Amino acid sequence: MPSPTPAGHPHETHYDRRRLHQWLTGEARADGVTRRRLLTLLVATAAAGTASGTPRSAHAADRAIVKPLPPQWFIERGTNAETRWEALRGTGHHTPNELFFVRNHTATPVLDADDWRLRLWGSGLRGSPGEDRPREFGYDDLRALPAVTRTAFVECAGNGRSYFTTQQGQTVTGTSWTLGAIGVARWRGVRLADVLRRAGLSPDAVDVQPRGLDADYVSGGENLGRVRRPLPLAKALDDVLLAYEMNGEPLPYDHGYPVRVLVPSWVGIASIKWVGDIEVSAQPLYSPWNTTFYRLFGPSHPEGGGAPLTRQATKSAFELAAGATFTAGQKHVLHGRSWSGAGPVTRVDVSTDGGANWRPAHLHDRPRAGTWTRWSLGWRPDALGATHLLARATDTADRTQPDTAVPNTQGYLFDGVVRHPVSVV
Ligand SMILES: Nc1nc2c(c(=O)[nH]1)N[C@H]1C(S)=C(S)[C@@H](COP(=O)(O)O)O[C@H]1N2
Ligand SMILES: [Mo]
Repeated sequence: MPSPTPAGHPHETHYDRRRLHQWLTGEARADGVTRRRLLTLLVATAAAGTASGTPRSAHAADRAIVKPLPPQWFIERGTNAETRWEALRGTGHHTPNELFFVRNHTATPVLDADDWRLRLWGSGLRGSPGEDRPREFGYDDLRALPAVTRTAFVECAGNGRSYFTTQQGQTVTGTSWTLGAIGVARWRGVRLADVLRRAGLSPDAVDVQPRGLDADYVSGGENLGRVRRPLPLAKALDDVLLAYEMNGEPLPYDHGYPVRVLVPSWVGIASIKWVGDIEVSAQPLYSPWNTTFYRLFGPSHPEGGGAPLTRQATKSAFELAAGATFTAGQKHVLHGRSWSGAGPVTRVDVSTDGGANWRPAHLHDRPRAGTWTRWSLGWRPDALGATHLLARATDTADRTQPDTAVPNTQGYLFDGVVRHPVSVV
């Protein structure tokens, strides 16, 4: 039985291009074929992909993102795409796959579930001392294991980063997201714990490090290798999934097809897409993604950086475009969502006058960990002109969004109350 593939089945062009890219990244053998010949082929397949009439999904090699990015839904930011909050108005609790933000360090690889393998290896698996004891699982092997389903957000640690600059005047590095680098989906897959135990987890294991099959990430002229980040064993055994479905469909190419890691409540980088192997280690592991990146640096943080980031901050967003207009004297209903990595959001206060007065919003979801709580509040504006809408969430860990977020050089975990500009006409 063929494995399910997302919309837009890979045809031969994809297959060829994928193979060639695998060769480029050292994953494919090319015995008896010259490098020059393969490079010529690579150029040719890139040209074929741009010919008219080629399905959109054939652009994987020349576009970082495979799915369509209509401008009314997305703000494109380099190899990434941010969801517009106004596009979420009228959608349900779960973000539709077509609207889900994409964060790619390089480009979406178009993989085939039929020849995908997950390899577990390393000193944290049982076997004779010193031996690497690899254990492999195919797509069908995973699908044959007990399945679990859970609703969870994936949010980039840098979501909201631009407000460090626009609200606080601070200079930070990284993608200038507003608040659209988050989505909530219903994920289905197997527990990472089940796979680790089947692979022969040793009592000495301390870290597991999933690694993506996308290309090496080159930053500032330095090749940092493939995207990978260690996860402490305690979290790996707790609630982490190897997900193969997103909102009832096979994972879309851009979101990790055929299988991604899903680490509830934690920074998005932990949820490695297109996972190809997992190192299980009896020693702590390091990668650029838990040393150089995804720690807090700057004057308010420990010398040499804080601990690797884990849980996401508390945030709120209105389902509105920046600069939305409202008619004076009419009753409007403001909608929004709030979330936190520390616990369910149980209270949201909203100000429609730039922060002078606050009213509690009505919650539309039973607050749950790892996902957002939707809310609304009626508003009949009277004063004409520009104003700001503000929302402040509180979670069960008693974290309330502050007026100002503590800065860090890379602009992670912005949790300050965002001032959303609107005008009354
Ligand atoms: N293999 C791989 N996994 C990855 C990434 C990547 O570039 N490559 N980006 C990470 C980051 S920084 C985020 S925020 C999430 C984004 O997931 P999404 O694109 O499905 O929204 O994927 C994470 N997993
Ligand atoms: Mo991210």
